[in-house]
Amino acid sequence: MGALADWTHSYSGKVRDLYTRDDLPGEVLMVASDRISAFDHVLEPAIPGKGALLTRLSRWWFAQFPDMPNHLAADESPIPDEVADRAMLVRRLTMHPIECVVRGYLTGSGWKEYRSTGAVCGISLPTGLRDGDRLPEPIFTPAWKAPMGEHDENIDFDRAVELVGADVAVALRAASLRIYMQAADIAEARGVIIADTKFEFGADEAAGEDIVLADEVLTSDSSRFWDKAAYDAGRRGVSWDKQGVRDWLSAHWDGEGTPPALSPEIVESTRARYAELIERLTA
Ligand code: PZK
Repeated sequence: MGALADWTHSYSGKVRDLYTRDDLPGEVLMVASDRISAFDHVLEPAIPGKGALLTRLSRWWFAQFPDMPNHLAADESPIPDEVADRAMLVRRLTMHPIECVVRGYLTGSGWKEYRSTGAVCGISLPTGLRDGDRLPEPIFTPAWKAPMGEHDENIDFDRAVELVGADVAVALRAASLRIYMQAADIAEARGVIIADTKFEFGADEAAGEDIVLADEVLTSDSSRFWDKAAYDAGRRGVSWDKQGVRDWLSAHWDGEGTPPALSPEIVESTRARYAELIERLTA
């Protein structure tokens, strides 16, 4: 990616980049790229427009939760024009070192853990659940943020308390469940199931705010979105997240070495699915 004049690159994740500016010490520029990752690999080629679509969706969700403090800077005018549609200028927070995952449905790593132990992150669940089942109520299933390159580790609530303290852990759980339930209601009214999602929070000590919603929220990179009509009709595979890319890769790659380049068809269908999700939710 080209350098941003006046900004210093500070950190890159798989699909996003962080920049800082010396004259804005309290803020960070988060730039979403068009890169897509699956199975811990960044794939080729990029998905045109993905960064802008996911940034639009995050901003829309932030606006749906007026009672939840978020990290968007009060004045975002310093964002450079060249990345304006895929960047957020955010308050520099002290990030809480756990991923705040909420599951309304059982799948992915939660399903795997349940299958082997009957519980997820220390929460016992009814017996006999199947992959994709709705849970009796949404559950908070935190994960420890492993260093880049390592897998995040599901943890129980006691471990979360050890990592962030009891007061913060209790507040993170309450905020996560509250936002998930609000979002799930909004999405369900538009025919979208939010099966699970991951939030990140930080503290703004200077502002006296312990629990500030950060990162990107409720995007296709942080959540599983399923088609409610298909789900209710017993067809559980219809999603607007990265599942289509995962399925394509599983069919075209044995998982060894470098993944193959995505076909033009899967690139276009993935782009179209992201656009369709935003249309469904925000129109
Ligand atoms: C922060 N990340 C994840 C990694 C990205 C993003 N408000 C904040 N203040 C300070 N740090 C962060 C945030 C937020 N959100 C976010 N890591 C730190 C991350 C790589 C690229 F764009």
